[in-house]
Amino acid sequence: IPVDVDLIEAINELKKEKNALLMAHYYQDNEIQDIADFVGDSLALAWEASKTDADIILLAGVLFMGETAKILSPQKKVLVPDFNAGCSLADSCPAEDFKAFIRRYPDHIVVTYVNTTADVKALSDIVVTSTNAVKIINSIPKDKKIIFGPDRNLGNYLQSISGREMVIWDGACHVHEKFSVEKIIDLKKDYPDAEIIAHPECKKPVLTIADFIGSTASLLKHTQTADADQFIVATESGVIHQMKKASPDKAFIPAPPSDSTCGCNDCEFMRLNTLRKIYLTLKYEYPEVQVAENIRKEAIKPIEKMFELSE
Ligand code: CIZ
Repeated sequence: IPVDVDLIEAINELKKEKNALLMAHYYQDNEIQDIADFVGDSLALAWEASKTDADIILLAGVLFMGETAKILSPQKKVLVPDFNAGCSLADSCPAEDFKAFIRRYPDHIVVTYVNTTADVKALSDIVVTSTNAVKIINSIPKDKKIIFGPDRNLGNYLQSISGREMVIWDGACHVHEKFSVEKIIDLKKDYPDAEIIAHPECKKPVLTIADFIGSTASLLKHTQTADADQFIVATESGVIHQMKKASPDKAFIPAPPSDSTCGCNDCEFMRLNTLRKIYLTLKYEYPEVQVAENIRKEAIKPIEKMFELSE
């Protein structure tokens, strides 16, 4: 790329020329969120992508999000800026191992969090997000047994909220697992009026001290409606950008992980995406997300079931 290229201008021109839409996850760098046509959680991104008449969807997030968009929009070209942007949680649940796992519980309904590969979705009965998981688990008849995967922290949280016993896959998100309850308690001494808000992928001790628990979209909404004007935020710090934009007079303090000197917790996979890569991806229409049609046909069923149950 010539050094004098204005990347934002060049991206906007390519978007127009190619009838492309740039969708960014809440965990992207601020500058990417700021030029996106839509910012949201993984499911909202895939859903919005499926509703547009764009020919190309460039999904700035991690790979499973691109796959989810492709599952819902097979006729569109779905691009991601970097194939190395995987997801530790999705990768903690390889499809072959999950297949063997669910075979051990043949009479169970298989509920999976949206943070999985297309192959794992294809093995599932219902997909959930952290926004609709409680509602969907509660809608499953009491006499049905449940397998939940891949996040053990979200699974344990759902178990405690719903009172339903579940067989839980032992996976986790490395970003959410790292928050330190001791450091959050220390931070609270400096900000005694701050609410602690946490994502349900965090470990139990963090959730135990949280004033509010919810998905990225629910946390964002909560910060706009709650009386508090300071929040200690225990999820990937990218979402703080939208929190600040929506509530410029409130303060948002990233919860510290146990092993970091930067004071916040960013996902290195999410942060592989850059404006430069977005420009190149749009220009060369590469890398493109592909989902085999036999997998896509199976993977869309539990997503459609989720839409039906969360209405
Ligand atoms: O599914 C998503 O977008 C993630 C990673 C979290 C959330 O709570 O929205």
